[in-house]
Formats: sequence, structure tokens, C-alpha cells
Amino acid sequence: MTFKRSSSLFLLLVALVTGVVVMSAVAFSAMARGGWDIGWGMGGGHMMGGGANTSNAPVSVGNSTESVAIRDFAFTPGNLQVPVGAKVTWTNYDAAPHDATAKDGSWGTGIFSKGESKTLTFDKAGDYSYYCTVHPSMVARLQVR
Ligand SMILES: [Cu+2]
Repeated sequence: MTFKRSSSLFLLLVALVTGVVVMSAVAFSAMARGGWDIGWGMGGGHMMGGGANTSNAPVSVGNSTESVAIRDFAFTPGNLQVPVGAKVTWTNYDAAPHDATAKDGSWGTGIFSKGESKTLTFDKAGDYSYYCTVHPSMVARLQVR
């Protein structure tokens, strides 16, 4: 009797622990896919809504090789001007995947992960609003002139 009760308690405990482990794994994989933005927001309050619109920042005038950092769900510089022919490299510093895609659909980096970079060459003048398709409220501006 005593043995039987303690063994069923043990089974209950095993079931509980298994449940917690499975739920943790599900939550972690959801975050790893970038599905849950909540929890990555320690970097300065850009997080509400899953991204920051930095397109109205003062224009950053660059030269023919420029970099844009993607950090804390924001593009920096958010308003970049480069000459025609410039190469622009986006680098993802977040745990979440991101991309940079023109709102008019004319160009896009494709989605890339932490530590990865994508470079595009801009051979024509244009004034682009662009965003992250994973987190559409991440918005920035690129002026090629
Ligand atoms: Cu993103």
C-alpha cells in the first residue's frame, strides 16, 4: 500500500517535469523562430509593436560603402543617404531573424540570422522606404542619389 502510493506520486512527478520540459522547449523554439518578440526588449524600449520606425531620423550622409546595423529591432542609421553605385551592408545583431525589403518591392536582402550580413548594390537613384518583413513595424529609409 505504502509502496504503491509513493510510486504513483513518483509517476505524477515525472509527468509534471516532462510537461515543464516540453513546454519550455516549445517556448524556446517559438522565440528562436522570432515568433515571440517579448523578452528581447532589454535594449532600450524599441520593442513595443515588434520594431522601431527610424526612417525619420536625421539623414546620415554616407559614401559608396556603408553599413546598417540591425539591433534591438531597429535599423541604424535609420535614414541613410548614399551615392548611386553604393554598396550597403546590413548586419543582424539580434537573436531574431530580420531582413531589409523595399516597400515598393524593388529590392530585398532576404531573411538572415544573428551574426550574418547581406550586401546590396544600388545602381540607380531612388528614395526608398524599407522594412523588415518579419517585423513590419521596423521601418527605415534609404536615399540613393
Ligand atoms: Cu525583423
